[in-house]
Amino acid sequence: MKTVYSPLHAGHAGTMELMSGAIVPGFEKPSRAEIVRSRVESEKLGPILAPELHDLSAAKRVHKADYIDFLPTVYPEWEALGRSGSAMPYTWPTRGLRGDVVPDTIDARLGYYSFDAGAPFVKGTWEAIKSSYDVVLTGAKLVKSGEPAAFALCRPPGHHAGAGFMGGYCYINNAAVAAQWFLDQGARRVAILDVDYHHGNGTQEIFYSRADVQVLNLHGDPMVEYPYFLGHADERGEGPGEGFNVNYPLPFGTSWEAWNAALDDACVKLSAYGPDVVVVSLGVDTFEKDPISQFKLKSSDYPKIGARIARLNLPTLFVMEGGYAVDEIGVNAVGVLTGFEGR
Ligand code: SS9
Ligand code: ZN
Repeated sequence: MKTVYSPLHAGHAGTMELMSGAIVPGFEKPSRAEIVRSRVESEKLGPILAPELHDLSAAKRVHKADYIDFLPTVYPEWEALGRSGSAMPYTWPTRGLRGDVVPDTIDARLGYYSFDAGAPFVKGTWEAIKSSYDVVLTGAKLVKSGEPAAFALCRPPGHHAGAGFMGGYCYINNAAVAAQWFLDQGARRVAILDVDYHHGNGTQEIFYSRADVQVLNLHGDPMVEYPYFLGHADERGEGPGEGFNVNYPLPFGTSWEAWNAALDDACVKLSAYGPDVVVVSLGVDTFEKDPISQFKLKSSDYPKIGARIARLNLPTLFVMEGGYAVDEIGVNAVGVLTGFEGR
């Protein structure tokens, strides 16, 4: 299959994050995408294409316009105040504070448009976000044009970003953008299968009251795992979306047998839904050696994931999400893709 990749992701570098009370280098770093790209080459998965450039209208189909317009302004405003380093929020409009007024100052706007401090900005961050968006739309177009599958090698990832907020390394929800784009191009129904270790809270929020996008999520139980405040099994969608959101929270230590049982159940529900196209939020942070995750999948399990998805027999867009065991991220992510292709 074809891969879409942009080198502009690499400008989103040198970020840091708060972990267990310490400031540490960001786990979501440029080498992740570079190692996946070189594995695509060494495995001869197929050609690697540069993205076509897009305006932001497709982003505004799933995100609030004011949020999307805010993103390119962050770092210029930060620098105008004489600051450098990472632009990050430290105050949020949680319960008991007003969430209906957008403040003027950059520190407050960062908090207004986020749910955590996990989506920092450096000088090249907006260009990376935009390139990731261009990558996913270019991948979607390949699938729409008749390719059985394509791989959008997105970085930064997207599934934690909601309609009006960033967080968890995510800014624009690339998978949601692609799903909506397929609908706008004439698809009747789209399924999003999120196999990243973390619950795709942004994707769930965006489509929660809709019947035209089925969202299925396998992830660490939010009672004990990030993003904590969404992802329980009783979240099934609301209104017209009732029944079209499916969560599989799984315990720490989950290995292939239990994880695969959940995947199979999700695939059965997906097939019953009868979508025209599948968008896979492809995180490989389910890996046993992932530094921030608690599942126990092995490298030999990833081709089996791809093979199960192939059995859906539907046009499929793979969208890169998480995976932080950098040494193995290429083997694992591309393992899913070669497994999908039956090799
Ligand atoms: C503290 C842990 C927060 C956020 C993980 C986001 C994963 C995106 N630094 N971890 S796939
Ligand atoms: Zn993740």
